[in-house]
Parts: sequence; C-alpha cells; structure tokens
Amino acid sequence: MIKIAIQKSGRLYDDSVDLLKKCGLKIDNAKGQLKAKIKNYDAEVFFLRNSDIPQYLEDGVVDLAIIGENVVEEKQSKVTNLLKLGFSNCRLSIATPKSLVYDDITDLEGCKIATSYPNTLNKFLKEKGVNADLHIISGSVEIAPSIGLADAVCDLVSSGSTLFKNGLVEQEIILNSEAVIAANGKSLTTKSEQIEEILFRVNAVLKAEENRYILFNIPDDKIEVVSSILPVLKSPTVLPLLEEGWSSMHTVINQVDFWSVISKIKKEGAEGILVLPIENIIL
Ligand code: PRT
Repeated sequence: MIKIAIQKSGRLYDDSVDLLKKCGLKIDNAKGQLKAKIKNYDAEVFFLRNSDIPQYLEDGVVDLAIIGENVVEEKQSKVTNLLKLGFSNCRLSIATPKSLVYDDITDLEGCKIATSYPNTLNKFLKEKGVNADLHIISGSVEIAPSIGLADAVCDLVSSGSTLFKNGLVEQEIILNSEAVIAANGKSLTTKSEQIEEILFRVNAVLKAEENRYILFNIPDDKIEVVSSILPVLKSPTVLPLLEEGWSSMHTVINQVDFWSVISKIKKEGAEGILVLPIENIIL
C-alpha cells in the first residue's frame, strides 16, 4: 500500500486531484475527508494542510506527496523532491514600498521585514551578509508596511497584483517554486517499485500535456520537405488519401514548437490541419 498526501483545500488541491485522476487513480472521496482509498490501485490519499505535509512525509506517515517546493524549503524537510509538476508556479520575493529608495540588498540592513517564510529569508540574508529584523506573521503579509509593522515584506508572488495593489515593488527573488512530487527517503527504498510506477504514470501525463497530436493533408511531393520541418518523436505516419497525389501525415509535436511548425507546414501546402490533445505518452 502506498500513501500519497495532497493539500486538502487551497491552490494545490484541484491540480493535484486532476493529476492523480489522469494517472488512472480513482479517488473514492468526498471533499472534507481526511483520507480516501484509491479504488483501482493499492494506495490511499491523505488530504492534509500543505504546510503540515513535510512533517507527515518526513515521519513516514505518507510515502509520497504533492507539495509546493517553497514549503519543503521553508520547513527544511529531509524529503526528496522527485519531479517538478509544472503547476502552482510562484516565487518568494522581497518587496519594498514604492516610496523607499532601493538600489540593492544592502539597503535592507537594519530593516524590519514581515514574512511567513523566516527560514528561507534568513538563509538568503545570511548569504548576502545582511542583518535585518524579521517580523513573522502568518497571513496578509503585504499590508505590513502600510500599517507601520515593517519596512519591507517577503512573500509569495505569482501575478504580482497583490504587491501592486499594496504599493509594493518586487526587489529580490529568493526562490522560484512550483508543485513537486516529494518522497520519504525510507519509502524510496522500501516501496521503490510502487513509487516508480506512480512516477512512470505522472511522467506520461506530463509528457502528453506538453505535446499535441496533429494530422493534416499534404501533396505527395511535399512529404519529404514537411518531414524535415516536423520535430517528431520518431518519424511521421504517412497514409495515402483516396485522392491521388495526396497523403495524410500524423505526428506529435511539442507545444513550444507548435505555432512556428504550423506556419511552416502551411507554407509548404498542408491543408485541413487538425490538432488534438493527448492523454498519455508512453515512450
Ligand atoms: O493552509 P495550507 O497549509 O494548506 O496552505 P497554504 O496557506 O500554503 O495554501 P495556499 O493554498 O494559499 O497555497 C498553497 C501553495 O500554492 C503555496 O505553498 C505555493 O506553493 C503555491 N502558490 C502559488 C501560492 C501562490 N501561487 C500565491 N500567489 N501561494 C500563495 N500565493 C499568495 C501569496 O501569499 C500572496 O498573498 O497569493 C498572493 C499573491 O498572488 P499574486 O497573484 O497577487 O501575486
């Protein structure tokens, strides 16, 4: 039995459940439960607070967890980050009021900084040789300067709109973070097969999300030149159409290359281009 922790509610919840479902794991739960069985796999899912997950993982109560990298770093957890998942991206940054003159990090010497991330901030300031007074608060960090509680803040930023609304300017990025799968060290040995199986499925889902299946019609005399444009997994599938002199080409392309590839193959005479999402890619 493998035990997997995910956040019980909050920013990571929907994407975590969605990922497990795409991995073919049927979660038998209603929101609000502490744990649920996976109906079609020998596993259990624990619904926990994101900030508590590192401890459960470290203590071996759970084997695997989907968690924000920032929390693993802040809790200085002895867990192993196995895979970045590409969601809940954010950064931990220091921001100062617009009115404050800021040239570099030394301007924070002797300042009061409000944060919920004292360990990560302390480590950063120590590396930079800056002494500051940390004011630890658990929420609404961004209002601290306007109510006279601090000279600067250190908080998570994603769009930047919270900082903007509070008249703050992002000055230093301390850490870039996204959701990761992390594991308990002992479980990596005792449950290596089950963990590998979960990682194999997650990798297949992530790979599929990065790629699109495309098919289009192409004059036969353009097959070679179009093949050289396509960044294919192996080699494109080419099937003859009923209309003589035309074929249908099928392949998988990465989203990053997508628009440049489409415009190039269109120029070469591709018609009726269909683009489809992929559920899994097993290489
Ligand atoms: O209660 P629990 O311990 O479960 O969770 P939590 O308080 O950590 O929960 P939650 O759901 O707020 O965040 C979960 C995780 O989402 C965080 O640990 C990060 O890994 C990730 N994440 C991604 C974020 C953000 N983006 C984010 N923008 N977490 C918080 N924020 C907050 C930030 O603190 C600030 O208040 O959003 C505000 C800034 O957002 P922007 O878009 O205005 O810049």
